[in-house]
Amino acid sequence: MFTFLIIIMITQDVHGTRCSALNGTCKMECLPTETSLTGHGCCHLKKCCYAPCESGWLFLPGSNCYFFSTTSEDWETAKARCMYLGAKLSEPVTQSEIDYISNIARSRNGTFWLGGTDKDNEGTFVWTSDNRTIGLSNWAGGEPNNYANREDCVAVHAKLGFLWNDSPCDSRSLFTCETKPLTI
Ligand SMILES: *[C@@H]1O[C@H](CO)[C@@H](O)[C@H](O)[C@H]1NC(C)=O
Ligand SMILES: *[C@@H]1O[C@H](CO)[C@@H](O)[C@H](O)[C@H]1NC(C)=O
Ligand SMILES: *[C@@H]1O[C@H](CO)[C@@H](O)[C@H](O)[C@H]1NC(C)=O
Ligand SMILES: [Ca+2]
Ligand SMILES: [Ca+2]
Repeated sequence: MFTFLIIIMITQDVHGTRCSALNGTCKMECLPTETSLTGHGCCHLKKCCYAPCESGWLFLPGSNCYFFSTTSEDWETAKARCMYLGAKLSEPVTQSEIDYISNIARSRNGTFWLGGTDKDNEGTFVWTSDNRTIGLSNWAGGEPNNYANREDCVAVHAKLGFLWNDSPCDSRSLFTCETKPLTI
């Protein structure tokens, strides 16, 4: 019984209920400026805990924080909206990131813009944040097809099994942004 209580106390001491709920990381001592953290973090027994992502963003452990919009925009506007949020259109490069985004698109039954495009060099798809060539991909069958010679922007497409399509950049879709998680 005594041991049991100690274990509970240690668990509580290290993380605290609120801190565990944030899925964040904790450090042992609060700086004086950190004693009244709210929202994004909290203090528990003088230990500072931080959520890895801003409120409203989803955390994929080992990867990124992800935002999924509820409004539709053309691709350039979506890119600007992500930049305004201090982020970029999502650029999933691992299978787990690709699957994570597809699964959320499926759960929301929506088509979401990604950060991929071939607008500068037809047929060569790059991630727009730094022009690196898209390696691992998740194209739907027959895609990318540059349909009607006007499809240059990559979306996770609801009508194509939440696989990737090259779509017209001026069409309006939901969009997903990514940013690095907070680390301390
Ligand atoms: C923390 O992780 C749990 C289990 O993975 C998840 O259900 C919960 O939504 C997460 N909380 C936040 C704030 O991300
Ligand atoms: C998904 O959305 C489409 C229209 O965009 C609709 O026709 C379809 O019924 C929806 N599917 C589900 C499972 O809600
Ligand atoms: C990517 O390449 C295009 C065309 O060469 C150029 O206009 C653009 O500035 C480049 N973007 C980045 C982030 O380097
Ligand atoms: Ca194209
Ligand atoms: Ca297409």
